[in-house]
Amino acid sequence: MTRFNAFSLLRNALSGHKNWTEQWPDSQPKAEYDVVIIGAGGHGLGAAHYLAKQHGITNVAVIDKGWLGGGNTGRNTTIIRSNYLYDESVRLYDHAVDLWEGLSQDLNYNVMYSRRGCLMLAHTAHDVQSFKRHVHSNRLNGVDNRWLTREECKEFCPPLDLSPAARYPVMGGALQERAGTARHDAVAWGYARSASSRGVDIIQNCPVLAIRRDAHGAVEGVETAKGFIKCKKIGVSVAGHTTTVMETAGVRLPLESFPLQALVSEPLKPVFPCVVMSNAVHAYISQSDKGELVIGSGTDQYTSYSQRGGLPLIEHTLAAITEIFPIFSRVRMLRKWGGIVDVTPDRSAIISKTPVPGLYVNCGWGTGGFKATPGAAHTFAWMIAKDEPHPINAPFTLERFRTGRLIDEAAAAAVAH
Ligand code: FAD
Ligand code: PYC
Repeated sequence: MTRFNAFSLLRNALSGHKNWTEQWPDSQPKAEYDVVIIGAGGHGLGAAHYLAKQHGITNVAVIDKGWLGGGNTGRNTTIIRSNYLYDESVRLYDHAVDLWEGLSQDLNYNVMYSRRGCLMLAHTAHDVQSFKRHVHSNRLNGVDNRWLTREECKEFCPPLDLSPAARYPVMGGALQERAGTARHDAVAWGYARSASSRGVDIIQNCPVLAIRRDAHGAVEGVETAKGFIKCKKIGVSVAGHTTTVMETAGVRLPLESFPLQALVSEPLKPVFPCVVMSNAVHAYISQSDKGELVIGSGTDQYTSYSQRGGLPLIEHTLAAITEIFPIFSRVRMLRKWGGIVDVTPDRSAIISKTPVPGLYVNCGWGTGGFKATPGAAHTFAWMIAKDEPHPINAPFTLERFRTGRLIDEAAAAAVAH
């Protein structure tokens, strides 16, 4: 693998950029692997990277029904933060933020992690109470969340409208400065390149049709569009398609799948310095390095596998955005899309062993799993390698739906679901 550094950049510039080698080969499946990961999103590719790099397990295939990073990893609005309410969640999301900070160096690939701060606006007395509760809880857990007055919100985010006639008055906001964004494709590409360079096969355009179990009920392999692949362990990381894949192994999960939509505007000069979320009105916004405003909405009301989503939701979102930021009222929108998100009853993720020996699942990230990518992948790989949960993901196993020790993050999940 070519290492990216100033010398390789210069060398390739001098040869007209004609000699860069491919980032990873498009592999064909072998007959057998130690581990098969289903789903080449950030979580699946990241798990393969950590399996290879930290656990020395390299006889691994990552299989995707489409192209790598083409699921929610390539469709999300890339907001990264760790201002969740409960101790368990903060440990998980802060672990991810710690890894984000060194990820470009770890992968030798620029994932463009940008620590620009995330401001959550409060529009009602209830918002104020709820966000202040989060601020207090976060500070006890060492998370840098703090309360801003409405004037301080405007100072932090100048395009904000504070006029008295505003449809959604700003009563203050909760700011996490360590929060920010990263380049979603680069996360998938960086993990793929690193895993592949360590011997992992990345197999694209290969739907997994079923998980096959042996006579003792343990994992035997996967039936795919390219034939049967034998393996000792399987990690499932397929976001909105988790229930359909897991059902083939006879495992039912407490999940529902909904479309979630986002859209981008025409490119503008740099005008928006931070990330702003307005949870009460189901809208969030940042500006990409290309200049596009990146805007997202809440989930559709109905379960579906359509990667489109309904028009009323984004109309509602844009109505809200232009009320809060009237300077954007004449900006044209260029593209919109949807992704299928997997939602649990308590709005927290599942990173767990399953009743099937050798079968592990990482799902339930709903509208908020991009921020968790390195942390989820790291703990998932640990669990697959050692056949036991990492201490950070131990509270997020399937056990909690039996014991009732739920981790209710409905308010911190922030995006309506
Ligand atoms: P994915 O990236 O979806 O990868 C799963 C892969 O599994 C896909 O590539 C798919 O093709 C593959 N697959 C499915 N079925 C099969 C099969 N049978 N065989 C083989 N492969 C299969 N989170 C945040 O933290 N911040 C945000 O700002 C944010 N915004 C979002 C905005 C939108 C519009 C959406 C849709 C999501 C958003 N999220 C956000 C959530 C976040 O995108 C996801 O939680 C996260 O990306 C999930 O990553 P993943 O790797 O688990 O799944
Ligand atoms: O979880 O921060 C989040 C988020 C923002 C937009 C979608 N999800």
